[in-house]
Amino acid sequence: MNLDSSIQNYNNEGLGTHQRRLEFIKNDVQIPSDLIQKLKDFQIAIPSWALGTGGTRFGRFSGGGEPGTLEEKIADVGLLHRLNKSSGAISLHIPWDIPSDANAIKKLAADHGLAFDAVNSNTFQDQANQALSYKFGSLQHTDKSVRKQAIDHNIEVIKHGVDLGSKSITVWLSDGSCFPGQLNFRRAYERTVESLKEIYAALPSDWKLFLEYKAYEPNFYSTTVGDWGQSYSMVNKLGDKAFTLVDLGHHLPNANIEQIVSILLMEGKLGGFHFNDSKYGDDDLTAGSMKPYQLFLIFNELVDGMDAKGMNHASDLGWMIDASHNVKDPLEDLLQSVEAIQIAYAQALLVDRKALEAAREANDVVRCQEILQNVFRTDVRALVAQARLELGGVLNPVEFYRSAEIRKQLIQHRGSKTVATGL
Ligand code: RM4
Ligand code: MN
Ligand code: MN
Repeated sequence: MNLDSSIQNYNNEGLGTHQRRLEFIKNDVQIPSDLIQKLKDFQIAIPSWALGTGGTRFGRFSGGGEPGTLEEKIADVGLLHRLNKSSGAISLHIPWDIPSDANAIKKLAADHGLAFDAVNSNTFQDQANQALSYKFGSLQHTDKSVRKQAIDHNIEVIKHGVDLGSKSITVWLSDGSCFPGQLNFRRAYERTVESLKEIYAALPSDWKLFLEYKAYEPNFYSTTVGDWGQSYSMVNKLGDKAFTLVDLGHHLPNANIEQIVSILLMEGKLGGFHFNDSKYGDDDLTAGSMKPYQLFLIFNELVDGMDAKGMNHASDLGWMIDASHNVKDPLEDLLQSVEAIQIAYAQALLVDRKALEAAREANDVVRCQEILQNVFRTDVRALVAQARLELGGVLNPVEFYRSAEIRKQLIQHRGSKTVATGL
């Protein structure tokens, strides 16, 4: 049986239950008339580096049927999108995934209904036959020729992106230092800004540059773009097309990420997201698996802040997943992440903002908490499923993926010992 007809059969079987759940929430909660459409418009890009089983520095336990080529990675994202209709873009990491024939790759992606989201540069590893090493940094390096090599790489990545129709580049630097005294902080900062300016100068007029920050790892004493303040001050020096990117796993423990998001958005310098979840550090776990309330609070600020500026939720920020899967089937994990993000977004759309503002103005702390937590405790999964259904997707993607034995088919097709490039 082909995929389309098995999806049809599966949806038909689940339709009664789904409709009952949908009626329940419709009777229970005041649903904004445009909520389903907003959910339908909201697409979350899948990282090309997260389609295989990731590893840690202690080992890697690869699963079977992993994509061995960029073409297979696109097929995997196409499959995710076929199931959830909300993963309509792929974000490439260069040089892990360099298209040999950009037009052919672009066409293949389009056949799957996929666009190319931000391209990502990599100056945190040395590649085979690379002339100079990034051991002591890239854009911050003491040696001008290393900085130049890193700048040239970023410009190369932009070119690949242009060929594919991407509109943004994400720069994440591991630059920093491992020991006190190793680095002149001011010089490292200035060199980084100077290098970024050269990359920025190569940006096409309709492109954005996202500068991602991270508190620590792989450097353990200082990171040159270590927090949102450092990123923010740098992107301000670059210009209107430069923004800060928030990766949820890149903060020191207990950071108030929703407040960071709110302020960056207000300042017009929030560019986009790398969604994941964590308990300790940059754990790169499934979005919403550890701190779903935090994810909701972030979306609450996003909806509030974007509406205040009249922004388009779907297209004015970059929505990307950045995750790694050590013990799960990567495709199941990505389906779970997308669903968790949609749930948080749907809940944020349900918040009664007038009532919340009134309660805030009256310093009614209890009422403020009630408003947010009532929404957070509302089961909105039927709304998310309804949006998916209207787009022709699957009622429950993970359940369908399992019942259709998709991983088994991928293993039959690609073999049980395949290792994807990426994390
Ligand atoms: C970093 C950061 C970047 C990602 C690399 C692989 O921690 O999150 O976004 O490209 O990992
Ligand atoms: Mn990231
Ligand atoms: Mn990370």
